[in-house]
Amino acid sequence: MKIAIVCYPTFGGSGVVATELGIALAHRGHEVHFVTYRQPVRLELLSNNIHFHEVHVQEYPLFHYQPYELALSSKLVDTVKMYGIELLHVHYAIPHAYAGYMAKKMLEEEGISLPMITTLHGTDITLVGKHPFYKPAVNFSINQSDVVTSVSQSLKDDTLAFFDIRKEIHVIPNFIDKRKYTRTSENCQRHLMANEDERIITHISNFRKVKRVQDVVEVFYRVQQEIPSKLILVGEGPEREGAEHRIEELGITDRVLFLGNSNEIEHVLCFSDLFLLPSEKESFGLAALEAMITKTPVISSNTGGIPELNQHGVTGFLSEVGDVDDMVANALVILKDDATLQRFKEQAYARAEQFDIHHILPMYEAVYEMAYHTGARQTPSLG
Ligand code: GMT
Repeated sequence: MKIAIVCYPTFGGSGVVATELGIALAHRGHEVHFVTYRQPVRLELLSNNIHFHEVHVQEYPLFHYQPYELALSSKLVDTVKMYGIELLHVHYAIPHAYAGYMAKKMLEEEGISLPMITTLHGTDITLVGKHPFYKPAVNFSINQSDVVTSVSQSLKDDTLAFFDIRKEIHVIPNFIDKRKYTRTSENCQRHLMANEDERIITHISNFRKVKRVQDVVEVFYRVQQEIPSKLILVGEGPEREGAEHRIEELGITDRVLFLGNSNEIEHVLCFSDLFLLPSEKESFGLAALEAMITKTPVISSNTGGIPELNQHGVTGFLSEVGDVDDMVANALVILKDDATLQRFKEQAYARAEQFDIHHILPMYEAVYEMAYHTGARQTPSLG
């Protein structure tokens, strides 16, 4: 199939999922065209069946806001016509589903049918999308999609609660490609980060308020009082500065390493002993899944789609949002001795394997078929 994928090209989870999906589809023989404003960060290699089309927005003094949706829908129309695209998959509803719908309508005028799949990722529903400024347009474009998918049952429930949706929403969880995680504890150069007797605790996010980075710092501060540890923080965002101040205030700057945005996620996770994800809201928690496939157990909040991934007492622990005391106690349980840590590591890995791409890709292919040949309305099931 010739598939156009629209996504955010940045470090966010939705862009990562879209990019990894596109790469996997190309390996399966599909022709994939990414249409976005910059080459997606994880899209390193273009090939004869992976193409990238850049959306340009012309600066014009009259425009206070540059009309990205207009440029995107025009680019989609051109790309579909030029390459004979058969299907459009947009990731993150705002504004991609809206621009996709416009492209679909323009093409319809020319007798070209373009089935559209919209994948809901999280904040497009739970934070931004339900804001009254956007809600009618988001509601409309979800309903106009031929097939709608969400990355967790929790996000599906939220979408049905916040919007007036007349479409079936198919849950297709996020995934990892375990073949890409090849490092082992022997070859990941752990000694560069910590001493033998220290545990390594990691947090990866876009440092937005919803991630509760302050809880990461508080949990770490109290854990390292009991067990010698280092904290590695990966990512950039508005909450980073506050976290830096707090770390200085607590006098633990020598125990914390900020790595900024990184394409070396696998390397960082390879030497990690524990992953912290205390988010306020999280539709799935792809970063936790990436941690788990590198045998890193997860201490997380019990919110959104996280409990669909992180199993309490098995792959890590779940605590109520903001319950730092409970997170510290749970972290200490996992880190207290090597045998317990090893058990959690193996259990985290076993759970993550259930989300390997070879289980999930067929689910996307099934909904593509569904959109292409409208009719069947069954949700494909995992495994
Ligand atoms: O919040 C982020 O980490 C970025 C955001 C995005 O849209 O890129 O992530 C959302 O989509 C990811 C991929 O489906 C999910 O794994 C994240 O849980 C979700 N973030 C939130 O719901 C806050």
